[in-house]
Amino acid sequence: MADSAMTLSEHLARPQSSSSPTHKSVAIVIERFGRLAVEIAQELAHAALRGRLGTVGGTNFTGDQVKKMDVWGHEVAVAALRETGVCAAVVSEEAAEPVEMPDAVGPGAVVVCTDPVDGSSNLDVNGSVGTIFGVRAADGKTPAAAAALGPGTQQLAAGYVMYGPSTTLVYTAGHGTHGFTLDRASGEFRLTHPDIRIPRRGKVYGINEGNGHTWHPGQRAFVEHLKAQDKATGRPYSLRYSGAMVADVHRTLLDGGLFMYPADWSDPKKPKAKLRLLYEVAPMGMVVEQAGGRASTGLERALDVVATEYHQRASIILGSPDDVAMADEFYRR
Ligand code: FDP
Repeated sequence: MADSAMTLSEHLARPQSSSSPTHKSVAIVIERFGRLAVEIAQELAHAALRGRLGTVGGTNFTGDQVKKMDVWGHEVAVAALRETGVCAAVVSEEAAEPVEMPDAVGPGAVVVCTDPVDGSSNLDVNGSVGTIFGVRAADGKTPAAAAALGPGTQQLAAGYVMYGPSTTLVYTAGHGTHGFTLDRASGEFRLTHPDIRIPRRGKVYGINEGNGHTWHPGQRAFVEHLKAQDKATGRPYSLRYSGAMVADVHRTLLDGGLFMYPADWSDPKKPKAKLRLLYEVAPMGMVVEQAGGRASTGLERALDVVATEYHQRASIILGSPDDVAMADEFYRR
């Protein structure tokens, strides 16, 4: 990487970006996520030394075990977004109710949905985790967070940070998907992956196959198809699954193939998904679509799913466009 590579702040200030108040706010929020990521990366690197691993004891409002880093991540993310002065509300995985920020009003105000520390089961084993965010325009209503409800197509921007061997920030504001790597010496994110284009087809699928018995029949048949041997069509695909959505989506974005978290169809009248629509499925759907990929629930485009609740869940099949199209076909059979 050349030291001269564009920084995240320079990229966000490019002349081709719109100069409307809302777009300025989007740039402020993404830039703030960059600075927040430096702080989170530092804390993750020292979590075992600072007694920040493990659970706080107890579960959150949706029944998940809460890790100390989840709580810390939520607090620093909310404080950082409040500080921007342009964020009117935050929907965060760790708070049952959105956090309203009434000081941020005006034509450029935005609402941010975020999972500050995603993939937290990887925390205690020094595995990769991430931060995910989606940004929407605040529509001036009260409560401001209500602007987060609606389809994912309403997102102005989305992105994630992956805390792995290096810290990588990937974002889209609707003009392609761009990746930056943290230069730890200067604390700057520099452009290392401009205009990412996902391969049309891949050779890898990522899914928690232990849940196979609960899947929709189309999902089961599709995974069996990927595992069947057929040289002509490049099968079998290889399985890779890290257990952290950010790491699995990042690999899929760069190398192609699929990341899938389908719903549990044990009761076909009430399929139960795991991942959250507002701060996992919709942001990642936008990032992948902007890189030329596709994101589906198996039954519809993921970005068309309308959020009616802040912590709504949705299934996801995302990745290379030809691979996702093939998955959709299996669901239709
Ligand atoms: P986690 O439960 O560890 O926080 O929704 C969160 C998530 O991780 C995703 O990051 C990940 O893709 C998925 O859940 C992993 O779920 P499984 O452990 O059920 O495979």
